[in-house]
This record gives sequence, C-alpha cells and structure tokens, in this order.
Amino acid sequence: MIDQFPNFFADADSDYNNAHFVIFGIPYDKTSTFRYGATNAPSEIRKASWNFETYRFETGVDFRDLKVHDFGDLPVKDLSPENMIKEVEKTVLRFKKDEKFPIAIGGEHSVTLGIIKALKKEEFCVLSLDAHLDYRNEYEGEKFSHACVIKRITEEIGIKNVAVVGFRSADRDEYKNALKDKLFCMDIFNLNRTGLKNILEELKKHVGKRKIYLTLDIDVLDPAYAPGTSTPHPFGLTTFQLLEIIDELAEKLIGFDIVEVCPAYDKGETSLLAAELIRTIITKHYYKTSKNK
Ligand SMILES: [Mn+2]
Repeated sequence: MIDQFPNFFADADSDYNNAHFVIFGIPYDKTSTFRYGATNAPSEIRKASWNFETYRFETGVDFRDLKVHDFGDLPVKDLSPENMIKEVEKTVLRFKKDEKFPIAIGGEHSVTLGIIKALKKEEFCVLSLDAHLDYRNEYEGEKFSHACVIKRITEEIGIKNVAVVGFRSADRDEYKNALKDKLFCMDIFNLNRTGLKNILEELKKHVGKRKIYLTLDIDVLDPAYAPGTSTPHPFGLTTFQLLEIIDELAEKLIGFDIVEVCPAYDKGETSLLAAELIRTIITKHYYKTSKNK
C-alpha cells in the first residue's frame, strides 16, 4: 500500500522535453462565490489518479505508453484574477511553442481565459460543458469572475468560436444576451428532449472543420455524480452522456481543462471522477489520432 502518494499525476512520468501531453495545476479560487476550496483540487485529483489501472481494454491503449508530463502547479494562489490569467497565458504560450498538448486542472472556471489567450492565434472552437452559461458581463463587480468566463472568451476569439452545452442555470439578462448575441448554447432540458445524439450532430455542424478546446466544468454533471463542486446544480448530465460527448469529439481536441472541483464537499468521489476523466480524454484523443496517422 502506498501511504504517501507521489505528488504528480499517476504515470505522468515523461520528462517535459519528451512529453506530448502536459498536465498542470492552476490552484485558484479567488472569485468563487458559493463554496471555496477549488485550490485543493489539483493535489486531490493527483492523489485520486493513483487509484486506476493503466491498461484501457476498450482501446488497447496503456496509459504508461503515452508521453505525459506533470508540470506541477502554477504559483497563482494569491494573485489578482488579472495577474493569475497573465501567468496562465505565459505558461501556456510556452507549452504551445514547445508543441505540447495542454491539460489544466483548476481551480475555478476563471482560469480558462488565460489558456484561450495563449492559444488564440489559430482558429478553433471552445466547447464549454457547464451547468452555467458564465456569460455575465461582470459578477459582484468583477469582470474576471468565474461567472463571466464565457463572455470574456467570446470577446477574445469571437462568439462563433464558442459553444456551451449542458447549462441549466442563468441570470435573466445573461440568458437574453446569449440568445441575442447568437451564442451557440444548448440547455440540458433541450438536450434530454432532443436526445444527445441529435445535439452532438448540431454541435459537430457548428464546429465544422475547426479543432476544439474543451473546458469541462465538473458541475455539468449531475451532483449525484459530482457533488464536490463550487456551485452544484441538479438535473445534470450522467457520466455516460459525458463519455458519449468525449467519444464523439476526442479526435478534434487541442487541449482541455477540468475546473470547479471542490474537494472539501464530498468524500473524494468528484476528484476520482476528474482523475479518471483526464485519463479517459487523453487516452481517447491518443487512440483516435494515432489511428488516423
Ligand atoms: Mn459552472
């Protein structure tokens, strides 16, 4: 039995230069509004990652054969939101220059803006899976709040390059503005009525030939699966619906993040799920892209 876990993501033991996938933590929760503690998510998710077998019988890929590096955590805990975003941008610019595939562990959702700023030279589509629209202009006087991150991202890369799926909570003006601005957004009720397969077809049509950056707010899942999150909202996706989305889109990914895990509010199941999602997304992306080479 391991009584002290190594402080890196399980089997992410390539060195930086040899790695293709780079995992890094962004322990930040300064703009959280309901529950605090997302700063602990990177270390709890790393710990949870040691639970899993490396071989994936579904694809025949062994996680140990992939070149994954754990870069550690960015020193952003005490920074203002603007400075945190700058630090994230600087780091991801380096990953981009070195042709790495970035995988961020939040932290709250505000961290994603720094990643998008770094990647935005090329055209791609941001897919946000989230219980919330996060399309407010500002929240509690803060433009860089987690509740505004999609609005800020649309300002960076253009609204046609953004899609939000799975939301079920929004402020009245926020929702009206999203519709008025023609943000591609699919609420969870529509998704369940129309069927996930049809929604995925619409999403794929919207994305077209573009690559995808996935920002996965863990609260898109039902709190039954992911209770350890900052602003939980009932009526969420099931884990198998999420897997279906990942299966459809994994090939197109250029990077992803998992945000809003808040480990103090459960018995570890949300961190376990986040760790397994990271392994699953990496493996599926690798499998689907290497198949086409
Ligand atoms: Mn959310």
